Amino acid sequence: MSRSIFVGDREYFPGVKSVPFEGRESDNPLAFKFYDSDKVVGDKTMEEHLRFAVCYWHTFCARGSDPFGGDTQVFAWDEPEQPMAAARAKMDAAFEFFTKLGVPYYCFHDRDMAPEGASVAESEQNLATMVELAAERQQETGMKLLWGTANVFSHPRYMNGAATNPELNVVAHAGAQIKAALDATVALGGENYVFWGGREGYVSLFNSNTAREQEHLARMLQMARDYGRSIGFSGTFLVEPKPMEPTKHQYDFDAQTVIGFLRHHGLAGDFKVNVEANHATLAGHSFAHELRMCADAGLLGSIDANRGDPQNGWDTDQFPTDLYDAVGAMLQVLEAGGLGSGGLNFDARTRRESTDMEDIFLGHIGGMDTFARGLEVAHALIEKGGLNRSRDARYDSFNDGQGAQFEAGELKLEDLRDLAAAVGEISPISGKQEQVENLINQYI
Ligand code: XUL
Ligand code: CO
Repeated sequence: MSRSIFVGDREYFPGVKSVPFEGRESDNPLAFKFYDSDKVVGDKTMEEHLRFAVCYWHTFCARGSDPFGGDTQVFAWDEPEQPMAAARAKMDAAFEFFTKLGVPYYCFHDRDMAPEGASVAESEQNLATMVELAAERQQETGMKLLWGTANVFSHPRYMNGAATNPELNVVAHAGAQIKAALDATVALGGENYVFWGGREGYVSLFNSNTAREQEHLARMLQMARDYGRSIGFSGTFLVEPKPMEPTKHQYDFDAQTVIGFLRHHGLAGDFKVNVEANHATLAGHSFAHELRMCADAGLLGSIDANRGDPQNGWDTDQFPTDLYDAVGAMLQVLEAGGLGSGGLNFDARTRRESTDMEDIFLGHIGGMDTFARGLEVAHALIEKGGLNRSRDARYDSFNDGQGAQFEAGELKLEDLRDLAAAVGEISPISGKQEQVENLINQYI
């Protein structure tokens, strides 16, 4: 892919010209050790398998603040005083970063890209103006949009929820934002559209009609689907589960909850799941578990790649560097047949204490290398290690005879009784978990 050095009038990352692949012997921190975009793994290149995306919000909007202290990170693109001028500068910086890093995709919320105006119409106009510039930048650089979304959780009007707000007028504002964000996503050729229900949950059962709120959430998703399809959106709608934070309980708690919700409301044909690693661990699951549940349901849509910290209970959104986790994730992705129109979006931010501009590159380089290695190890485990063959062999007794009849629903409970009586006591077959775990480490 041809990539321009930087776009716009000003270079925001002069210290980095591009990020080359140099291999694991390299001591250059600003080079890839494992991610070699054109390297073929199985039937696809690394770039095609991994479909990396940079997120606009953490990377260009978050400035290191936490609940106990203000911004620590100073960005030159925030210098213009006028909000729209600052939005243009931020977009130049963003496209410069994307192209220098060498990712094919990016993701954004409406409010990351364009400031909120004094009215619905002004907000729509601001976004439309920035979308025009983004379309030009995509044209110049070859960048593509993995997904767009609406931020219907930050503004104080959404403190009681967006689609699940008890007041119709707030629900209407959420609808207006989702409509404009869908327009923007379609205008930029977005391959997916995401719903993360940040405040779509409750803080107190005493003041919430949870049944009504969940119906309202389904209604909003149906309206968005119908509008999206009516304006030519042919991509995938995605719901991103998270169990809590900022609400005490979020209705999209985890993958299995979302899968049940989508099926119950007739949405599963248009919607899939966007699994975030840190949201999985917040729900008490592993990243791989969430991916597996989606793959089993045929609803694995896309991934927000990051990690939490085992010592913290919250959403730390760190860059993913845990190879064991990445292998576990890529095993699920490969077995599901790939990510389809989804990708690996780094919903991750550098630490509050990481204040050099190059740190943003270093975080992404680490994440990309981790998943590139994870891909290679997972591929080898399946192809050479026979990992899935040994798992599948455990179920051989269902492949024919009465096992196949059981799976087909052709046996009755009485038939199971007669089979048990005929075979007598059985000697259990070892699950061989230790052998499988040793195999994983052998390939890592
Ligand atoms: C928040 C989160 C969001 C979504 C998009 O935890 O993950 O950034 O990915 O709204
Ligand atoms: Co996310």
